[in-house]
Amino acid sequence: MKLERTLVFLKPDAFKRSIAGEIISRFERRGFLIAGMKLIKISEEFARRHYAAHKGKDFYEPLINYVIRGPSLVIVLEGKNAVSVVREMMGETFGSDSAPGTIRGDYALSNRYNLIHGSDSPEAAEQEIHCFFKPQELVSYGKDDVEWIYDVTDSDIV
Ligand code: IDP
Ligand code: MG
Repeated sequence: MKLERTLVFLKPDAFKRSIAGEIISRFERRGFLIAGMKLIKISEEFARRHYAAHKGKDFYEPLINYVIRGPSLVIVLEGKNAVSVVREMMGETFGSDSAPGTIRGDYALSNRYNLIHGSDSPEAAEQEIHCFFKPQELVSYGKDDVEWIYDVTDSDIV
């Protein structure tokens, strides 16, 4: 079984506001499988590398301070079109621009404190998963685990 994987981390505001569980529930209810999960404090070194594309922008330093301010919950989600579906479930970058029904649209207003990171391409997902998890730390699932989420009676997962 080969479903797409993506990496999300719930940023410190999700944890400090005690809505981490609610956010995880949304992904579970959608049908995503959790292939890996760990609570960590993101290091400054990792944060600077992860957000290197924003280096030099006025929000770069405050962004680094934000993501290292408290614990983050790092999760590997597995499912059909995981990268794009999760990005859609997250909403827009700015909470106040995000549609109701999305995570940011239901729980965030800030441009910065927007609760969640999600990989923005399958290539980024692979690289980010590798940063946080060793292969043996990820759980593999079979067709039995998703037989009421997808139609697996054929050779394809539909
Ligand atoms: P994304 O998280 O929606 O992919 P990115 O453009 O990758 O958004 O930006 C990374 C993070 O930097 C955002 O999630 C947000 O926390 C912060 N950020 C982005 N743009 C701004 C801004 O204009 N002001 C303040 N913070 C920002
Ligand atoms: Mg991004």
